[in-house]
Amino acid sequence: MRRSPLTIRRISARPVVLKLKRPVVARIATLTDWPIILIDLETEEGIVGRSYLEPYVVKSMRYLVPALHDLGDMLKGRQLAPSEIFDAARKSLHFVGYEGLTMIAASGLDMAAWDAHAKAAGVPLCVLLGGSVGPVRAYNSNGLWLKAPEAVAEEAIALRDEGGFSGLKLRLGRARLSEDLATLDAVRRTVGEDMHLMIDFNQGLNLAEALERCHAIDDHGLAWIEEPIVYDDLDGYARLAAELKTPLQIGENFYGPRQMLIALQKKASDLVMPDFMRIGGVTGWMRAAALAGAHGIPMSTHLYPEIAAHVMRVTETAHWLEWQDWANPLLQRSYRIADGNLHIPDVPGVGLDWNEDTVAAHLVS
Ligand code: SMN
Ligand code: MG
Repeated sequence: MRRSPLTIRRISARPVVLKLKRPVVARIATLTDWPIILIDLETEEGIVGRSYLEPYVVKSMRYLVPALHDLGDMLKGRQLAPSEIFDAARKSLHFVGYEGLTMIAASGLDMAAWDAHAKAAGVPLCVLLGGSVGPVRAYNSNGLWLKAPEAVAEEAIALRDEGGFSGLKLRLGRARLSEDLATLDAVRRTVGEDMHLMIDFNQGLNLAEALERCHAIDDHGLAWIEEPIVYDDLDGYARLAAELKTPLQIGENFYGPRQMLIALQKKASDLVMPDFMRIGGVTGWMRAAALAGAHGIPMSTHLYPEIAAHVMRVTETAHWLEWQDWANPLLQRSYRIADGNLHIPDVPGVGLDWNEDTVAAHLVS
């Protein structure tokens, strides 16, 4: 059998900070700046694998960038076999722990490795994974943070019209329940009954508050209720999932497929939505997708819409892709959104190329 023709030469990781068009205003934090690490995985054969990481906290890039460069030094000269590279990267930091920055760095490397691998094969990543190029149903998650009800309702229309979306994500968790209810009503009146509304509390409630607030919105015909309580309280989630009619959604804080398996075993959620920098890039996603498929649990994506679109084409229980365009200014070509679907470009790899002018203008040291 023919072996992968690629050999790793070098990893370049560049930290960039963009201003958010619509700042994140959640119960647990406000973010006006959005950190992005651009990863270029260079090979001896001239093919470059590209990916990016969005680690939320600007200063975390000061630890992640050296970690990525270190992994590049360690892997120099190795054959670029994504699954093996991912496991080697994690194992090299095993004594530090498999979670946190270890997993984030390994995931960024993994996504770039899969991009290079698909480019070497001359096919889009979804094709390399056994699927085909086609549309992926998406909801718009670009805004609807904790602002006044009328402002949120107005923004909902703008977000719907950014791509003919049939689903929108609305954040709740204001100081008073009545304010959350007023916002939900204002948005529902504006967008109509047919719009799928996803609710995200961003871990802002304690269990008692969550029981009260989730019951109060349980008859609103919502697509899901996401992360009402702190992400690692799986017993609390199991209680909420048992009590609520609305599907409960968690997953953006699963570090690796095993944490998802534990959540499924505990019946902590009806739906899952792993994040690519935490689940383990493409390799971790495929391992997790097998678990979700075997459990019959619908699986949605978190951030990273470009890589998400490819893997959703081969995910047995694919549910919704989260559309966020926050990395778009850094891309030469952003993915096309039409009729509420994300359309994968028919090019080898993932289809990420950097707009070097924007990169240069936002590079940080
Ligand atoms: C989220 C995304 C990006 C920044 C903060 C919070 C959110 C989501 O949890 O699910 O989109
Ligand atoms: Mg969320």
